[in-house]
Amino acid sequence: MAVTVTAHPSLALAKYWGKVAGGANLPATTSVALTLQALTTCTTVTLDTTDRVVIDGAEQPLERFLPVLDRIREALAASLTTEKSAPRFSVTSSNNFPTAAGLASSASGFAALVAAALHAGGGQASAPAVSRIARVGSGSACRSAFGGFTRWEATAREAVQIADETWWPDLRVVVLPVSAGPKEVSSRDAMNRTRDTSPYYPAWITDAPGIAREVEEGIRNRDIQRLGDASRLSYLRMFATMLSAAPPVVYWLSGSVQIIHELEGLRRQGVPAWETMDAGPQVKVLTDAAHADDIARRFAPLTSLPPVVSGIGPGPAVVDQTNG
Ligand code: 2P0
Repeated sequence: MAVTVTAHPSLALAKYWGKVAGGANLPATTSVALTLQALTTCTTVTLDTTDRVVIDGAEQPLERFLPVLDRIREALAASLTTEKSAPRFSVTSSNNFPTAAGLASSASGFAALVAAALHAGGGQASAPAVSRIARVGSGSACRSAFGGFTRWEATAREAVQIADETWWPDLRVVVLPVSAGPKEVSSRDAMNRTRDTSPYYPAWITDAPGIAREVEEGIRNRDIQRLGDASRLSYLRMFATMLSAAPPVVYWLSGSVQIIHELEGLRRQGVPAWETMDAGPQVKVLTDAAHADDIARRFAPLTSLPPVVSGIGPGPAVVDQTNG
């Protein structure tokens, strides 16, 4: 059986940054996110005799994937009534955007992998089940198990959907890829370094719940100003903890900072445009349909790849299924 699934990255507007101790990949902060329709991971899983993972043509070390593949096997064993040997999975995945560059390829990647493997193994691939297992591979992947708008509560094992992808048809995200290269510090290492060394980390943890509530209210009321203002607070305070870590983590490039300043100027002229950033130099701009293409054109000279205008996308979807 070969199953092909598409999934989309989860862009946090209230950021997940920091884990609770214990190694189960549970978040110290509540994050609130949207699923990015225009960026897509496409993953095919085939039942096989050994585990194997190939991403964008490159064979991957299995270390990061085995905990997830083992959980999938456990879930399948629990749901199947007949006695079957534990399956192995051959995984082939590709992204239509740069991998490991701060565009949440691990979120869409693990969500697609888990959904495809559960389907291939004949199990239940409900969004909560995908969310719970994908989280083990990458925290943000638990949000990519759903389309639309999601919340991942601090210490929770899975995300929930706040509203589906039809909730806010006018909302757009303009993705500005400042650099296509992979990041030098993984988000996992950066997160742990921040928690262990930044004197501002406790303040971040105290402060984050109020921002997450404000972001969610912005979504519920389709209030782009409220959403944009709260999203900026979240990413800038997250970066304040990274910049104050020892050694500091500095993902920003000069192009990122230039875009931040120019957006400030655009807002002063009344353009609805608020940026957010993640563990990398890329800038993502929240705006509406009337302004998205103009923003993409304006910032294209500062990007390393063409800007991408995105609406809000669905959760993982099976696009092909064949009996091998
Ligand atoms: C987020 N990021 O909420 C935050 C904001 C980046 C900045 O989740 O260690 O790959 O695998 O759980 O989810 C990126 O980190 O980290 C991330 P792990 P993940 O989207």
